[in-house]
Amino acid sequence: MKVFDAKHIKNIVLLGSHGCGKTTLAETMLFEAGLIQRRGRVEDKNTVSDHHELEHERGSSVYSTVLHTEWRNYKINIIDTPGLDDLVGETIPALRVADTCVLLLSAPHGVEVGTDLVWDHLAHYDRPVIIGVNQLDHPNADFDTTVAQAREHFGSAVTVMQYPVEQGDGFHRIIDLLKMTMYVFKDAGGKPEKEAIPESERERAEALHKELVEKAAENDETLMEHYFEKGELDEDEMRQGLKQGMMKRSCFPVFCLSALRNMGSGRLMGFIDNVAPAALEMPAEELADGGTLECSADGPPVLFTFKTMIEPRAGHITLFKVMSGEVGEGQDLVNDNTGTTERINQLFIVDGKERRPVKKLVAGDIGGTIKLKDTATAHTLHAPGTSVKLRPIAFPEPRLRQVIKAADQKQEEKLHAALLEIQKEDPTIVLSYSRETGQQLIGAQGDLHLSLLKWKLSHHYKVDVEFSAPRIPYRETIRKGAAAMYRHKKQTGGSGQFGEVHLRIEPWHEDMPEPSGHSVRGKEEHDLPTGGKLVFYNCIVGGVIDNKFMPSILKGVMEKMEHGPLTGSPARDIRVIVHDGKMHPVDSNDISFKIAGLQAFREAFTNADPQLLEPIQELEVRVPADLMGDVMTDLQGRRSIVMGVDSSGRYQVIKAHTPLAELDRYSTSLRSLTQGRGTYTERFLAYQPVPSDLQHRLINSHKEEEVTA
Ligand SMILES: Nc1nc2c(ncn2[C@@H]2O[C@H](COP(=O)(O)OP(=O)(O)OP(=O)(O)O)[C@@H](O)[C@H]2O)c(=O)[nH]1
Ligand SMILES: [Mg+2]
Repeated sequence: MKVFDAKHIKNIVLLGSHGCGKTTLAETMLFEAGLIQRRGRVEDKNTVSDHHELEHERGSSVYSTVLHTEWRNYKINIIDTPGLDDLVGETIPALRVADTCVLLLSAPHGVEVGTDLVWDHLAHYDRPVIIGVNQLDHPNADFDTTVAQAREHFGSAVTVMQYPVEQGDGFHRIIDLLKMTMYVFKDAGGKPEKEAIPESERERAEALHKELVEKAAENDETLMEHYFEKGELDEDEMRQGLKQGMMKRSCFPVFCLSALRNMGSGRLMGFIDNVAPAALEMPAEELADGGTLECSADGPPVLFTFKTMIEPRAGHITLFKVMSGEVGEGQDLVNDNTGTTERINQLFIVDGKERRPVKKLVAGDIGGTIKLKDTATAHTLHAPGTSVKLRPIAFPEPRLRQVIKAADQKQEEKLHAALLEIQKEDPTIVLSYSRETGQQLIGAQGDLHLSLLKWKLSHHYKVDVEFSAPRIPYRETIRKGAAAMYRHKKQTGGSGQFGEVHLRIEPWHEDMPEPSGHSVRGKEEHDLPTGGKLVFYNCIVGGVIDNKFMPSILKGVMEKMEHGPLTGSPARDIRVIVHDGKMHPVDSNDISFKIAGLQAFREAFTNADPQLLEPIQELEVRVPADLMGDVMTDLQGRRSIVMGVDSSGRYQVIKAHTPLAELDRYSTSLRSLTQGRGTYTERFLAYQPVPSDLQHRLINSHKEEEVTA
């Protein structure tokens, strides 16, 4: 296997909406370069990328897949990504290690929802962008509209490098505005003939060429001078200017493609070779400690892991980018995230499911190894005795949370182990356990993401699961004061129990005055684990209850507050004043007073106008302006209070306060309301009283649950 030096390695990531042709283009790039003898098709389940069983089943990409092609002495590492937004956990690490993004647009559909969503992620990475308008052979292909939409969505940096002479079934000629030549493809595609630009296209080609020259010149003073002097730039000068424009993200060159007919991929690869930056030319990587790391072949060996795959036979496969120096087979490196020394037992490059052994990899290159002991995605490995750690990968927060349970309870442990494994492969699967509701929660990017998780669990780990809506963490409190007394008496022979507690409870709030009409002997303030306060007063006079029993009374009160009287939800913000009681010289003990305290509190609570509180979330819902009305109506139907609307570009951002109970699967509804264009973020804001009719319903359903439990 040939080893390329860092100057001749280009790393690209293929991005774009679902079905725009990324996997087909990757296949064509390998075929055009002669790395495969036959071009597979996604429908035939025989492409190099999309090699997983699940991808064959779905007919589209589920995982990001690394492949490579070699074009004119350059190695181009390609990372093909899934276009479905739920699978963004695959796209983001690829974005992180690629140097140039190739954003594919589908000529019949233009800029799609998926394109906008991936563009939002891309914008966080400041990477140079090449735009490929693919599927120009499609009967509904419309190059000009697609380019116009790209300008509207991505700005004036969108720069036409080529345009098709015809589109649809007859598509076979491309005018190249840098080389000012026309490429003519045979039906089978592949290497085109070069012909002069026909007279009929001359005027348009000249005008677009002029725009391109100016775009190139504007990035460099010397070039600008040359342009003013000569009124023209030669090809090398244009390449130089375009490269600078790409690095500054002021130029997104647009290429023409039909990946399916193998038309245009060679020219695209040539441009990637000659103009797209090599890893060496990219800005230094930011380190976790704020420092930077240059990508240099002479630097110390530093690897950054961006993908973990678990395969039945090979076990853990780790893919990484060499961020500096070089790595060889058998080398020991230290994982800066775990401190573990890892031996690079095997070293290989990847082409889909193929692993091709190599002896070494140099700075800028992408490769893999297996069976690392304690290394996960987004870890940094470096030479012993040094310390370097790259910034972690920012994975998106879950958009959907569900309870996950094994269909067969006996498999719960197996399920947990399987989920820990799957999380290593997919960090956007987030496990959490709600101590309060005792539920295992799974966070995911959407319904599709959950259904793929279910597939993996059943096919790879032989565990069937069920998802359900998480319980809402309600809270209970009181709106007025109430008093109660409770006598616990059990004196039926043997050791008896006796305890009588008189207490008063009141709603607690900050800075409230000490209780009047009682002499305070003791006061304890407790921040409750589930939020809010309990303030407990010992106002016993005359020793009617021995001080040693106060902690038991408190224990009883706290136990009842943990599972409140209304719906079993934690109670909060209450003060309890124990002001009287009775003891029995023999039968009074801790348990008696715990029970008396608990029951007296329960009784007082019921008479204190108890109130259920529900969690309110602060939402920011980002929707296209034309769909705001529907989204607003839907939000109002979810008991939301709209706090305001801001505009951000072509979107409106609605700020709303919405009960969590109204948000189960909201991301799914929002997507269907907005054809996938709407996104939202939520965070816990505060607890607020539940409307009385809902309170009644919740109390009744809790009672029913207790009866059936
Ligand atoms: N007509 C036409 N069809 C194409 C072209 N490129 C891809 N297709 C078809 O479009 C469909 C989707 O192609 P893929 O390569 O799977 O698209 P993708 O972008 O990888 O899709 P995801 O993996 O879901 O993100 C397949 O049926 C391809 O055969 C093209 O240039 N012209
Ligand atoms: Mg694909």
